[in-house]
Amino acid sequence: MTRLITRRGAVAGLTIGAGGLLSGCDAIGNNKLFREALIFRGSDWNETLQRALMKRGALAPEYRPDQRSPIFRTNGTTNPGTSAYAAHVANHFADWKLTVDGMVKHPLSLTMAQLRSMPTRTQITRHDCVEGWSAIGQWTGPHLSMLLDLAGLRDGARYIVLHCADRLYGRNYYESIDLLAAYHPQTILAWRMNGAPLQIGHGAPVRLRVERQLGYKQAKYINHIEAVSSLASVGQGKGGLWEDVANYDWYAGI
Ligand SMILES: Nc1nc2c(c(=O)[nH]1)N[C@H]1C(S)=C(S)[C@@H](COP(=O)(O)O)O[C@H]1N2
Ligand SMILES: [Mo]
Repeated sequence: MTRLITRRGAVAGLTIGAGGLLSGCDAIGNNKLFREALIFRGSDWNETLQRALMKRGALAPEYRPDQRSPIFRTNGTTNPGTSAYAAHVANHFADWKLTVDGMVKHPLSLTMAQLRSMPTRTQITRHDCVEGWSAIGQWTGPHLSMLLDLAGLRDGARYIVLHCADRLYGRNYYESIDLLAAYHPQTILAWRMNGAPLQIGHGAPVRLRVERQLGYKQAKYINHIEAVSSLASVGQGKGGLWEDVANYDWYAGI
C-alpha cells in the first residue's frame, strides 16, 4: 500500500482517514515517503500526529536484571584517545559540555552535572551489533526528547544528529535519527550502565540508546546534538559515519 500512494495522495488519504492509518501497521511509520510527507512538516497538527504515532510505537523488549549479560563487550572506539578527552577523564567530565543546537529556538550547553540532575529512565535492553553479537545491559539517563523540548525544535527540523568526540576515518563519529526515533519513549541519553557511571569503553560520559535500532546508531562520547532539516549536509550525506564509509543502512531498525 505504501508504495502506491503518492505524496499528494498520502496527505489526502491521511486527512480523510487519519484514524485508519494510525491504527494500521507499524511499517507505514517507517516508510520514508510517509514520514517525510506527513510527519515532519513541523506544524502543530503534524506534531500532534507525530506524538500519537510515537506513543503508538512499539517498545523494544525489556529484560529482568538477572538477564543482563555478564560481559557486555565494547566495539568501535573504546577510548577517543585524544589529550582533550584524557583531560576530561582526569577531571571526571566536570567540564564536558553537551550542546544542543541547529534548528532549535533555544540552543543549550549543558554540563554533566546538569544532565545528571534531569529525571531519568532506566531500561534493560538488548544491544544488537551488525557484526553479529548481542548483549543485554541496563541503561539510565534522561529522555532525549526532554532536551529537545527544552531547546524547542524549530519548524522544519526533521533529524537529530549526534556528534561524538572520537575520530574514525579522519572524522568525528556521527550518527542521526529521525524525530520518531528521537521521541521514542526508550530513546535516552545514557550516563549510567548497569548501575554505575558509564565506562570509557561504553562511551563516557554520555551515549545514545535508541532501542529499536542497531548498534552503530548507539552513538558514544556525545558532545553535540544538532537538529537539522536534511541529512544532505551531514558528513557525506548518508547521515552517519558507517553509512558514509561502508554504506550501512541509515534506518537500521530492529
Ligand atoms: N562514538 C562512537 N559511537 C559508537 C561507535 C564508535 O566507534 N564511536 N561504535 C558503534 C557500534 S558499531 C556499536 S556495536 C556500539 C558498541 O557499543 P559498546 O562499545 O558499548 O558495546 O557503539 C556504537 N557507537
Ligand atoms: Mo556495531
